[in-house]
Amino acid sequence: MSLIPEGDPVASRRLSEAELVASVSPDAPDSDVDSVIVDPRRAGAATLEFARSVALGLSDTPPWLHSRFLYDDIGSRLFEEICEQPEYYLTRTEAGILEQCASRIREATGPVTLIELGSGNSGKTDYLLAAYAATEPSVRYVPIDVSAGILNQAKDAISVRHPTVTVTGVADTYERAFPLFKEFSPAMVLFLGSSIGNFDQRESDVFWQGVSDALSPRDFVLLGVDLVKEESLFNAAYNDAAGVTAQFTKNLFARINRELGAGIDLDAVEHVAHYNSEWQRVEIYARFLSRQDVYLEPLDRTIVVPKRTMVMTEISRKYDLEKMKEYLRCYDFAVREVFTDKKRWFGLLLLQRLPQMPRKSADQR
Ligand code: AVI
Repeated sequence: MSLIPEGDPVASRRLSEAELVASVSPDAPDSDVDSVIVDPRRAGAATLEFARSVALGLSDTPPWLHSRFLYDDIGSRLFEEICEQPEYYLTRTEAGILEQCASRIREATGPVTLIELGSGNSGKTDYLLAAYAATEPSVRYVPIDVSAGILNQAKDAISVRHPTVTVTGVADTYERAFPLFKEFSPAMVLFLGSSIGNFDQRESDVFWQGVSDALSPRDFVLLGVDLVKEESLFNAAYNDAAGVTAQFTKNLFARINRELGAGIDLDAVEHVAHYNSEWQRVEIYARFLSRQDVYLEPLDRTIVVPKRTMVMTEISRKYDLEKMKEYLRCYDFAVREVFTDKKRWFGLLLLQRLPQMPRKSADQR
């Protein structure tokens, strides 16, 4: 089975440009159109990168862990469960907006390749795929996610529901997939679920610069953002009564045990989440109820975490639409339309990459 459709020059070029080694996950069904691109060279390096990041974060003041490590297979499943909790309004609200507005978005963009960053199970994307498939003879969908397993599941579900949609999954991080964007222009990049909120300011700046450079003028971005609102809603959403978010936080430490042989007592790890109104963000921590000696096998190093330490595992920023529009303008994006729900809890921004203005040289100023 070939990964890339034979005789597809665009696809072969895309692979070499991205320097990806192509292989197909063994459970991928044999098909000559749909594919999942993964890079097997990354597996060993990833464990070492994880160990180094944990060592760096736990020995820092104040201590932290990078939120991207929350999403191993168990963490990704727990996140899907979080999305179904009654207190976690984000997913439902965004899905409602997409259901209402998918056809208007399709009208505004015309035919485009849909590229989704952090696609997960591609659940909400279904409304968009349906709207695009209804008006075009064939649609290309490029989901990008670190989990090849979830990409294959999504691909199978989509091929049943939307036979005219060709799925090319990319199992990698967002940034490593940026070089593919130009190959798929005209395109719309989907960045849904307010995932942008998990980036700190520096990561956000790097992200938008990367997306802006990678896209061609007039390409689109559909961005989902959770909006600033009454603080009790945030505190409930990130402390669900069923305790799924608490399990999600704990799983990060279970993962450290599983993959790095750390031996952390998971009963000594407590989930703490609260809204910081000054910073307009939810902050999530793991509080250590007893001292833990965290052994990191790949580095043969132990880091002592004292009792009562609060390790920050995640931030979830909340947005003000006007400030966000101004910020995006700095990266050459114009906001073409804003879609929200009736309560204005969540926003979907349709952005368009502007042609770059010729920068004035020093002697013209
Ligand atoms: C993925 N991201 C947008 C979620 C959020 O709401 O910030 C992650 C999450 N963490 C705990 N609950 C949800």
